[in-house]
Parts: sequence; C-alpha cells; structure tokens
Amino acid sequence: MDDRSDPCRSIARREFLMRAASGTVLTALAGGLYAISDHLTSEAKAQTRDDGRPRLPPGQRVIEQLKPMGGVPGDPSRASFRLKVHGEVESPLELDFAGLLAMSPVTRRSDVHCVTGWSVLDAKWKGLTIKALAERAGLRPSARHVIFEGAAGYTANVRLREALADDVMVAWELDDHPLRRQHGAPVRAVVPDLYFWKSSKWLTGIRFVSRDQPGYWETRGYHNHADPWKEERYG
Ligand SMILES: Nc1nc2c(c(=O)[nH]1)N[C@H]1C(S)=C(S)[C@@H](COP(=O)(O)O)O[C@H]1N2
Ligand SMILES: [Mo]
Repeated sequence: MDDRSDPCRSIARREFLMRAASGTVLTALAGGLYAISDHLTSEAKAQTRDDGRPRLPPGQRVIEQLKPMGGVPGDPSRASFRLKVHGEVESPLELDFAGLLAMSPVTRRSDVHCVTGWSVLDAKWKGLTIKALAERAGLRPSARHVIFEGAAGYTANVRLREALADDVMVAWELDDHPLRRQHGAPVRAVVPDLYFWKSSKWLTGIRFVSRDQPGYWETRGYHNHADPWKEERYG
C-alpha cells in the first residue's frame, strides 16, 4: 500500500510536511490536545454517571484527544483485515472488513481512562458490540472470559459479563473519522469501563474462553481486572 491509497497515511504525511514547515506551531497545537484540561477535569468531577459512579475515576485528569500510547502496530489496511471470533462458540467466524460492515454497525459514546492518569470524555465510536458478535457466533454457556487478540501477540482478558456490556465493541471509526494507525487501525477493541490497556489495538481475534488467561500487561505487573473506579492499577 502507498500513501495515496491510505487516508490515514496521507494525513500523517500532511502533518509531517506541516510540521516541517512550521514545527513549533503544530507541536504546540498537538501538545494542547494532550495537555490536562483543568476545566474539563473539574466539570467531569462534578458529574455522576447513570450507574451512580462519579464520571471521573479517582486519580484521572481529562485531556482532549486520545494520546497515542504505542505498541507493535499491525497491518492498518482494511482490505487485508480479518477478524476471528472463536473459542467457546458454536460457529467460529472469520470476518473481513465488508463482513463487519454488513452486520449493522452502531455508534456509542464513551469515556476512556488510561492507567497513566489521562481520560478522554465522550469519544464517539462506530463499530459492532461484542454482544452482537457473540450472538452471531453462538456463544456457549461455558464461556466466562473474552481474550482480545491484537497484532504481534498482544492480548487482554476481560470478564464475559463486562465484555457483553452495551458499549464494549470493536470499532473502526473514532469521532467520525477512520481510526488512525497509531490508535489501532483498521479495527480495535473498546472497553470503556476498564483501564484502556484492555482495549487491544490492531485487533485480530476475539476468543471466548472458559478459563481466564491473563494477557500482555496482566502478566507484567498490572491488575488482572483493571477497574478504574477501584484504582485496580497494579496486580
Ligand atoms: N495491540 C496492542 N493494543 C494495545 C496496546 C499495545 O501495545 N498493543 N497498548 C494498550 C495500552 S497500554 C493502552 S493505554 C491503549 C492506548 O491506546 P491509544 O494509543 O489509542 O491511546 O491501547 C492498548 N492496546
Ligand atoms: Mo497503557
């Protein structure tokens, strides 16, 4: 794939050219998006969610845009994308990008919380719920956990009940734009109510399992469950 065929790449390239032309200005703008907003933070602290919890988990501060947190990227191309839905299901699926689009995509607004202390409010995601994919594949009663499989062997484990929540999804658009490569293009998991490391980028598989399998960060000192409201940061 070259720059012309991939909108994400050409945006990155344009940004690079702009940066080369007027380095400090763009850096300052980008810095603004990732700078803590005291205003948004105190506003969110004053709000309560429908489930009664405070909108902002303890120890979190609000920034305006997802900060790219790295990881080993996968192939960002929609054309070669394949998603396996497998494990404890009656009919394992292997969906290409058109197959996802054919399954009535939905949009959800959610807040995300990174264990490093930043939160982003009201991200608008387009994709499919894990629940819809589980129903399509015929989830077995033996399933208890979901493993979100990303490129290069990255995995994250989530309890089944939490993974079937209405806002847990595979997403390919963020705020009405195709997901950027750095944020997991073409498709990532989004598990808003757990720390963001549970949201595998460059998603390749959703595996339902009967026994829990701690993933990449969970086997490197981070908490197995990762509830931001309980500050389940480290294991
Ligand atoms: N495949 C994959 N997914 C991943 C990661 C990774 O390294 N590889 N990092 C995780 C971590 S630690 C975080 S905080 C979020 C960051 O997502 P972002 O870069 O879009 O902000 O992605 C998560 N998903
Ligand atoms: Mo992270």
